[in-house]
Order: sequence, then structure tokens, then C-alpha cells
Amino acid sequence: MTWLSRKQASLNKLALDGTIWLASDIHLGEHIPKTRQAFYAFLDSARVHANALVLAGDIFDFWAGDDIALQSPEPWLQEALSQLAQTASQIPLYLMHGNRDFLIRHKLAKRLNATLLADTVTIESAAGLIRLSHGDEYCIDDPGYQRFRKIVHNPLIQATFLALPRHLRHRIASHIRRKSKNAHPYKNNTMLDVSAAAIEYAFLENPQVHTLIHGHTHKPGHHTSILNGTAYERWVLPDWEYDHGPIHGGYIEIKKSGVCLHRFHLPTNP
Ligand code: LP5
Ligand code: MN
Repeated sequence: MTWLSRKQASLNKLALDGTIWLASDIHLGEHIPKTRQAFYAFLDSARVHANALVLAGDIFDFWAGDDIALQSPEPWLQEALSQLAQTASQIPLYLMHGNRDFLIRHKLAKRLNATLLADTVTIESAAGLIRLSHGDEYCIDDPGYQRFRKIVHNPLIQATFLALPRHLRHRIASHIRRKSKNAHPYKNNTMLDVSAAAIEYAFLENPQVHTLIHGHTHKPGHHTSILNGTAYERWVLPDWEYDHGPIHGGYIEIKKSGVCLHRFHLPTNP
């Protein structure tokens, strides 16, 4: 067995009964305390109202290795991890990679008693078959990002990065975050959204799956397209922002009656 094959396989098919809540793009980090608190209030609610919770990527602002979290996490991260672990102790918790936290590994999932999902998952739900992914892979009109994605998804590059001292990893991650932020203003909406061709290909790749849920684009919504006479639904998860600018956050609920997009309103103080 090569070291590559030792990388534990992640789940790519999921049968979930009852009510499933999905969220993504919370970008948990040190400098967004209100967003963190809003997310923890959401976790409280999920533990009561959902039978399972799926976090579909970009849970964290960036992730430079499980060891950083498991050995000596900063206070904000310690709190986030204990909130996630508390959730996983009450309802099944599933984690998916985003373009910020694709280095999350099974060690973290195990510590949280959560399950790490593959980058694309088919959920067998009360509302039927649903394809779930973070969504960045569909942004194929952004060649700069797709080149970057190919590089950082290379297992050898990932292993080399993860072998670096943690302070160096943190510096590299911050550098790439800065480069990414600086690149945004030079990208048009087409580049920063999923490509229609990529979405069509995703649907036709598995034509029996009529519903796709993804995040990443920060453009929450519901879109229907007709392909070969069949209606396909695309749902986009909201990003979360309760510290700067107009506050927003939300989740998608899957239950027998179907799929629904909800804004998350902070609980009013009793
Ligand atoms: O993240 P966001 O929303 O700002 O923009 C994304 C795309 N950017 C990214 C980069 C992430 O923000 C960085 C996350 C840090 C990862 C930490 C671990 C690093 C490990 C490295 C080695 C394994 O995903 C952005 C898209 C946007 O979504 C919309 O889809 O446009 O893509 C870019 O901005 C890419 C730029 O075009 C080029 C990035 C420059 C990187 C240069 C340094 C590369 C060094 C590689 C190190 C091996
Ligand atoms: Mn993303």
C-alpha cells in the first residue's frame, strides 16, 4: 500500500433520513466574533430541529493542518471546535472541504466525532437524490483559480506543505489569502460564479439526480433549468457575515416536503 492509498477514503454517498440542515461559507476565524456567535446559535438550533447537519466547506477562513487545531488551538478555535464537537455528540455531523479548508483531514473529523465527506456527495434523502459539493470546482471561467486549485490539490504539494513548521504554514496561508483578496476586484461576475456549462455537465453526468446544492459563490438562491425535457434544481447556500456590512447568513433544509433555503435570524433575547 502506497502512502497515497493510505489517505483514508471519504464518504461519497450518504443516506440520511428525516430533516437535514446544510450550511457553508461561515469562514470561522479570529476576527469575526459576531459571525462565530451567530453560527453557534445556528448550531444550537440545528441540534434541536435537524436530524443531521452537513457543513459543505469553507467552515473556516483557512485551514493549514489538523495538528494546529489538535495540539494548541487559539481560544477562538478551541471554542469553535467544542461547539462542533457538542453538535456531533447530539446529531450526525458531516464535514466537506471548501477552497479555504481543503486540508481538513480525518484526524480533525475523528476528534469532533464527525464524518469527512468526499468533495462531491450524493445524498439519498427524504426529498430524493441530491448532489452536494462546495461549488468551487464549477467556477471554470476563472482560469487563475482553476490553475491554483490544481496546484494545491496535488497530494505531493499538500504533503510537503503539511510537513512545514506551523508558523511557516500560517504565513503561506495568509499570503495566499491576501493574493486571493487582491485578485477579486479584477474578476468579473462570470469568473466569480459557477459556469452554466459546468453545472449542465454535472447534471447530465448523473441525470437521475435532479437536485444540486452547493455554496462557495456567496450568491444564495434557487435556479431551475430544463435539460433534455427534465427539470433540474440548483440551490446555492448563503455565506455568513455578522461582523461587517449587511448581516447575512443562512442554511438549506432538506425534508420530505422538499428543499428550502432559510435566512438565519439571530435569536431574540428573551
Ligand atoms: O477564497 P476566496 O473566496 O477569497 O476566493 C476563492 C479563490 N481563492 C482561493 C484561495 C483561498 O482564499 C486561500 C485559502 C488558503 C489555503 C491555506 C492552505 C494553503 C495550502 C497550499 C499548499 C497545499 O481559493 C479565488 C476565486 C474565488 O474563490 C471565486 O471563485 O477567484 O481564486 C483566486 O483568487 C486565485 C488567484 O487567481 C490566484 C491565487 C494566487 C496564489 C499564489 C500563491 C500560490 C502558492 C501555492 C503554494 C503551493
Ligand atoms: Mn468557498
